[in-house]
Amino acid sequence: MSLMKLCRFEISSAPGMRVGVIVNDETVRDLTSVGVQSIRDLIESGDVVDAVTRLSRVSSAQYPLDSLRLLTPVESQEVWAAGVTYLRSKEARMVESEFSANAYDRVYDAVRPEIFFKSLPEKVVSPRGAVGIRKDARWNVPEPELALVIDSRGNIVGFTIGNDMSSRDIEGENLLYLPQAKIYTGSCAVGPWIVVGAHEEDARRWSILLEIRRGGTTVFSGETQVNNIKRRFSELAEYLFRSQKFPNGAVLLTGAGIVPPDTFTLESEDRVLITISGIGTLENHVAVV
Ligand code: DO4
Ligand code: MG
Repeated sequence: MSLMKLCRFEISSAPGMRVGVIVNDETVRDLTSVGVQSIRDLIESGDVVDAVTRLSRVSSAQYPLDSLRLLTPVESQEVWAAGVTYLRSKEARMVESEFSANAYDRVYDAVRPEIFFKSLPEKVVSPRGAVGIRKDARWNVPEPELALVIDSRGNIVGFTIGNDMSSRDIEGENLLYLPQAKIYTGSCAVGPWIVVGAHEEDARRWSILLEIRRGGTTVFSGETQVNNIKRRFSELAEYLFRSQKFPNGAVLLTGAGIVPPDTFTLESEDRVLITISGIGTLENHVAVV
């Protein structure tokens, strides 16, 4: 298995977004210097690992990873999200809302998964950017999720990390408020890069860690395994692409399996670190929006 990490980045010496491949976790080989204008073009090539291998052989421009600014790898894809795919998510939401408990219980076992729209590509927050908590919400949490990168034909071609920021009091008040609990400024971060060359069996061996830091202290940490996701990834992708076309492909978050205790809510300036063992760490700080 040949894993590769594709990123989008900016450098201070030249304007504009660039596409690169990360080598040995410390150097970024610049694929824009050999004509690559978008990650989409690589993903749509049919064999992304082969395309990147050929291009990186001819690219001589490279930069230390810690010298550049990473941008979210989501450039033109809509971001969607699956919900209640972990038992932990179902249990937490049934506690959060007597009103909606039956719906969560049913969807966990139903044939059709819960899938909802999460973000336009231009609204996605980059690594180290500010994720939002709503000023009219009292109970806010990050949702650390494995994200599937899907091409326009519906094939899963890569994996990244998503943060499905959520207002649990608004969600718990009434299921019909879900779009307000889930979609607002800064509610979706994706990054830090896309891992290609891995398959569902590989990803199912990965672990997910969530750490929330306040000042110098860790105020919450939790862990789960990707393999706790109840549904196959292909099943989630198939439902998303059923009766809908995505000419630029799509990114699909696969649900949250780590839920902080009910007494916990995020605060402005908190730092949220989501680590998936086969990918890396997506870090953001929190701002009230
Ligand atoms: O309907 C509630 C949202 C579920 C969700 O986002 C999750 O389980 O991750
Ligand atoms: Mg979620």
